[in-house]
Amino acid sequence: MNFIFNSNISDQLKAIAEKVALGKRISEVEGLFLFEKADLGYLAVLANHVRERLHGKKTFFNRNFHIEPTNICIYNCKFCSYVRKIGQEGAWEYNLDQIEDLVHKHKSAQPTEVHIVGGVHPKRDLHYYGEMIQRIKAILPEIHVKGFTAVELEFMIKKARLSLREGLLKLKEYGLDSIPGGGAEIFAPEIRVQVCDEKSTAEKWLEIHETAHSVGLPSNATILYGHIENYAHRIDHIARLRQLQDKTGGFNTFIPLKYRNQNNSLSEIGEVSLLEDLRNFAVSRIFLDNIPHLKAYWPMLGKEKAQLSLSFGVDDIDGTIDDSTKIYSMAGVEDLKPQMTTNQLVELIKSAGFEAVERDTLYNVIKIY
Ligand code: V47
Ligand code: SF4
Repeated sequence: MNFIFNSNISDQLKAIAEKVALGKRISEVEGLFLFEKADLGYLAVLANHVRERLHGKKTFFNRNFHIEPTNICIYNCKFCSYVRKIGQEGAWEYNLDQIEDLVHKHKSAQPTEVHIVGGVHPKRDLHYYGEMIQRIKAILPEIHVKGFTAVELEFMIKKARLSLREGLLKLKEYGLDSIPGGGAEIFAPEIRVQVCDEKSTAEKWLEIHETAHSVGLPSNATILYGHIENYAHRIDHIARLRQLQDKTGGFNTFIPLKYRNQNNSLSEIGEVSLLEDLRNFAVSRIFLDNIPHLKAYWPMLGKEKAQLSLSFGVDDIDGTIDDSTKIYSMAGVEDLKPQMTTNQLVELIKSAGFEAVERDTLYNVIKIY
């Protein structure tokens, strides 16, 4: 990539705006230029243009809950606030009966999706998680299971001595419906090695999602931003996602995850500002012309900031959650018991001037409010 900019900033911004207006793809150099030189108001206009072309005023949410089967993990990512080792204070590992109890607890809220993400437990393999999916579906037969980051998948499939393709097909047979976006962190090797050197490489993460798409498992993608990376690393990350999406078309949603800094080994780093969050959403929306949805994950960002992000390209704010996730409450978010009713989500979207649409995981419309 050549990152030398010519001196006339406004001419360059105009040229990029013309491309965006015509629905043309912008280059990596142009993406970086937007990150570094465009003011936030300009980015908002361009990102909103893309959002409105794709979705009008529609803003999506779903009725979901999370299962975090364990926080015991063989890895030690520097940004992770919730990892524990076997026997360490604060460690948890639910057995399958306890998982069933959790599902029964959430049943009355009529969720359409369960999101399962946790640590990479050294003793659990694909068949354990397969049985977990089956027992969940025995209680909620219609539920969509979006489960396991590529990092968890790599380990559990290897432990079961299967190839990636075989393992993913086996999980599909057990009832897995799609894959969440976690574990991507930041692909650029010089940063990945500093913040999570042990876990799956960028290439493996991409290979797992590519294989998942090829066996009919759609997925999401994330980026963990706002720590030690710079704008060029963020562009490199989303460019790799855009390239894979050109090949497979299997990504539904891109979810930028803001680094939260409490109780982890990178805690001395501050958190980036709201303006930086909005800049990141906007450039992502403009650059990722082939991933249909952009999500602001409200338990991580906060409700009001998620609401504001709707004017910066975001069209999805995840779901009701139902007080079922600890990853972010352990990393320093304000809302320690994240939970919103459908009515609260609808109100949040409508009061920002958008149209609230309840969706299923694959963005089929369930109800327009
Ligand atoms: O990969 C860990 C992140 C991710 C911190 O697909 C942190 O709909 C910020 O997969 N500060 C897992 N982030 C979460 C995940 C996810 C979340 C929301 C929606 C979807 C989806 C998927 O959590 C990890 C890591 O990037 N994370 N620690 C932290 N201190
Ligand atoms: Fe383990 Fe995930 Fe935490 Fe990394 S981010 S230490 S893989 S639980």
